[in-house]
Amino acid sequence: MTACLFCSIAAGEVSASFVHQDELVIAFRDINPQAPTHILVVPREHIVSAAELSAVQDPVWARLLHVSQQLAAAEGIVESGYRIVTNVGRDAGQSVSHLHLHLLGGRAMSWPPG
Ligand code: DGP
Repeated sequence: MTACLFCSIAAGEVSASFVHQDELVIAFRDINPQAPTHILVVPREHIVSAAELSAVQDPVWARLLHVSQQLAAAEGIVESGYRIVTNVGRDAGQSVSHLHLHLLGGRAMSWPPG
């Protein structure tokens, strides 16, 4: 078992409700959903946060966004709208130290976020 929760999910050591898997990226439903659609889009590679990305990881970042776009379409939330969020560090409330995008939709959301 790896020490990182999302690495363990990517390795199949911890179960999750997967909605997408490819060689670079996995996506699964958040265990504590904050909207009718709440999916986490996660690189297989252990990257702590968006603050740790380097240019060699541009393909990973691009895939995260493209998969999020495809999942939004699959969830039927393109017309109503959706939010893609990544928390970085303590003040943003990042609780899992493995880069992930939150794909949220299916309800109206307020701005600015809390
Ligand atoms: P963040 O706070 O931005 O680091 O988001 C971490 C998210 O991970 C949070 O919305 C809850 C979710 N989460 C934590 N543990 C698990 C788990 O074991 N399974 C799933 N599916 N989601 C988890």
